[in-house]
Amino acid sequence: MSPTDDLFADLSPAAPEQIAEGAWLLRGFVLGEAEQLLDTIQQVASQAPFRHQVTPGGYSMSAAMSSCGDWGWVTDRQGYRYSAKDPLTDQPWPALPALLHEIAARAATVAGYPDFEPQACLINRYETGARMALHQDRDEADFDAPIVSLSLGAPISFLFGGMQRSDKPSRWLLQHGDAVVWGGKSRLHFHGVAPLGKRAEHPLTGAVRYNLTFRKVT
Ligand code: MD6
Ligand code: FE
Repeated sequence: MSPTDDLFADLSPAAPEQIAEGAWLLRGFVLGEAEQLLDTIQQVASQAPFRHQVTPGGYSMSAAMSSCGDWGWVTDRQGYRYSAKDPLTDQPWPALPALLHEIAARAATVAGYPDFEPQACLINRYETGARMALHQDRDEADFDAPIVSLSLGAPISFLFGGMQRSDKPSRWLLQHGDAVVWGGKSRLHFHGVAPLGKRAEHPLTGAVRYNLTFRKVT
């Protein structure tokens, strides 16, 4: 312990926490850029509005979604897939903002995935009670590439399971500014989020949580 250690303690980023093999939680990783990220989300949503998509089974998803980048993730009665166009506007998705590309690549590098090239950024908006049931991310062509996830706004419980839907998940509180990077051995593990709590809020967003996930699609 040097005399200056405590002066710098609050400025140094938290050490990455391993949540499973190949999966890392980077607490506070985007705290410094959080307000810029929230502005960017609003800009994207002005061109590609948030919408509640329908699953192949006919249920409306409780999280509202938008996308930017070369590909957006869509679901309807026909199935889950990536699309180069927004089905709502029939226009290409808004381009991936440089700030988002840079942050996603930097988070991946810190977690040990130095060559990550994000092609899609899916934006999820959770309001009170919205959730994401346990699922695998398997609509991408390349499971060698990781996924980078950024959390903004109200906190939520993230559930991280195993290769079987029935594997008991571990729970991680994802807070404003946190990043999760996920690949390697756990790339196809089941995961989801618990319903956004009635009292969950953040000064910048109120009772709303945003999640950005970046993927290599092709
Ligand atoms: C969410 N996240 O945090 C939902 N998928 O709102 C995901 O489904 C997810 O955070 C793959 C990798 C990271 C994630
Ligand atoms: Fe997922």
